[in-house]
Amino acid sequence: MSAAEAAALIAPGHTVGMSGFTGSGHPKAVPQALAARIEAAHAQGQPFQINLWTGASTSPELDGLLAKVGGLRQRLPFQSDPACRERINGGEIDYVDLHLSHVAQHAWFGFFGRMDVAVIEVLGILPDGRLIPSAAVGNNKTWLEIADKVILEVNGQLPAEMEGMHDIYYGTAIPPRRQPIAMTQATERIGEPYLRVDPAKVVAVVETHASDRNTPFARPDAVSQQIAGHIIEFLTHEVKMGRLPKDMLPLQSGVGNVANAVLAGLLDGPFDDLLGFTEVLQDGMLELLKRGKMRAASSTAISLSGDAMREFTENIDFYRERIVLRPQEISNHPELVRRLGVIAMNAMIEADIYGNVNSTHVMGSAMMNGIGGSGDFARNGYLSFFVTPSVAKGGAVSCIVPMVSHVDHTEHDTQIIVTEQGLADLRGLSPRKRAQLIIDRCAHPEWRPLLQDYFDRAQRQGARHTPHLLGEALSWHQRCLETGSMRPLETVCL
Ligand code: 0RQ
Repeated sequence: MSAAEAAALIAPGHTVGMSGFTGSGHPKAVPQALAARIEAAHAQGQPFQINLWTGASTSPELDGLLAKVGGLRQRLPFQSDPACRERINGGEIDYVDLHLSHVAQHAWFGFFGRMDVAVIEVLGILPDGRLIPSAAVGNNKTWLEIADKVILEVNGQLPAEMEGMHDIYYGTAIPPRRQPIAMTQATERIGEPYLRVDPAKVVAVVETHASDRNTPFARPDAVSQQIAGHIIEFLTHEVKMGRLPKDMLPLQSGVGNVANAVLAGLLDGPFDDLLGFTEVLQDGMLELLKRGKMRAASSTAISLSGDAMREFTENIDFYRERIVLRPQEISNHPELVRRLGVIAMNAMIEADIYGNVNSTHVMGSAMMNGIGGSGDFARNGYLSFFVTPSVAKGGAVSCIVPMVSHVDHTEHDTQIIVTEQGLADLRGLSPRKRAQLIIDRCAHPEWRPLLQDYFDRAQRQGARHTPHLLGEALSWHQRCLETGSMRPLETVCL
């Protein structure tokens, strides 16, 4: 049926599970038709909002449009859209920011309530009713299972040869019936290539031919390259010390410029035969596969620029052999991340001198994107890096602060903090040792004396285990909110 007819099956107040993970695999037509329907209802004074659950972020045509027309009441578990963000921070959308590995199981446990409709993009439908997944698996398996009704969008734009790339694991159960997940290699197949759905639940099938978000890939800038250089030097040292095998351990890489720069750095690095065990496969990892530096990769989504998507499509036979796409409850599973010994690399907004990390909130209150999968990998990885430029907002903000204004990853979960200034290896260090190392290695030279002064005075006031001046700990953020800069007022006046 048409997208408009399918969207008419979604009612005000419905909880809708859509496919989509970091700009790929989301439905393209039904959300837009739904937004038009919501707008028309609002024009007639009729309230119309839905609760929207996905795998992760989607696109301007999904999150952006539904937010703009005021169609979202609740949103989970991750987004990165400016319009959606604005309404979350305006208090209009109830945003539930979750570890991505938690989403499917919490839905199964019934923690979030019932799901009325699932809208899932697929590559195709087999004669027996099984579904060929598209470029992102995300939470699709779970949404298809728990939703009362299912709308399928069959996207003819993706290469048909992707059939067979996916590995859908149907072995998860609810405690106390859970069994170990029998995977010991990053790209081992433990499931089947197709998604299952009860045909009786399928109320609509819509055809589309639209592409994924295909965000352009920015060439790594100087700061990203410096950060990448520190990480590669550190990994080389770890191999030399016998703490890492020569072909390393499976790599997880977050999204964005720095993550891609690290992967680009690995292209010329001394490591071969690499493996990926990640949640989103971007241009950097595709290039490693293409150049033979990486043997194979496991992910839940392929999220590529237009150029990289062309490369992927033209050489699909090569990539189909080397990429496995899984549900996000598997790609991000703590049991697997820990067993495989994943090396996790994620970006952050700020870290404090003790190594607590804020990945989500600007100045303590304003949501940026969400925690995503960073916590799944950081807490359970063999090694965990958190990276950021040392300053933000043209230098007015230090990304190393006395105390983070929001905590996503506690000092117990963080191991290695990296900025363009340097790398602080916090493993095995007590808080005061961590603080000195982070100040010396990671802080920007402009902010280093101010952090040292804070730390020295905190220690003089009766050291204790983790010295802080509580009345001052968040004063940098407060000053920034008042003046637009963390700089002390006398510095600003000068
Ligand atoms: O703001 O766009 O207004 O200029 O934050 O910062 O430096 O461009 O960095 O795009 O790599 O994003 C942590 C947000 C970093 C991201 C975060 C401002 C800065 C800019 C973005 P502007 P950059 P990135 C895998 C793993 C959590 C989820 C995750 C993220 C904007 O990496 O969402 O890791 N991570 N998922 O100016 C005030 C500071 C700031 C600051 C940066 N200290 N104070 N503003 N900014 N530092 C993927 C998934 O899970 C799906």
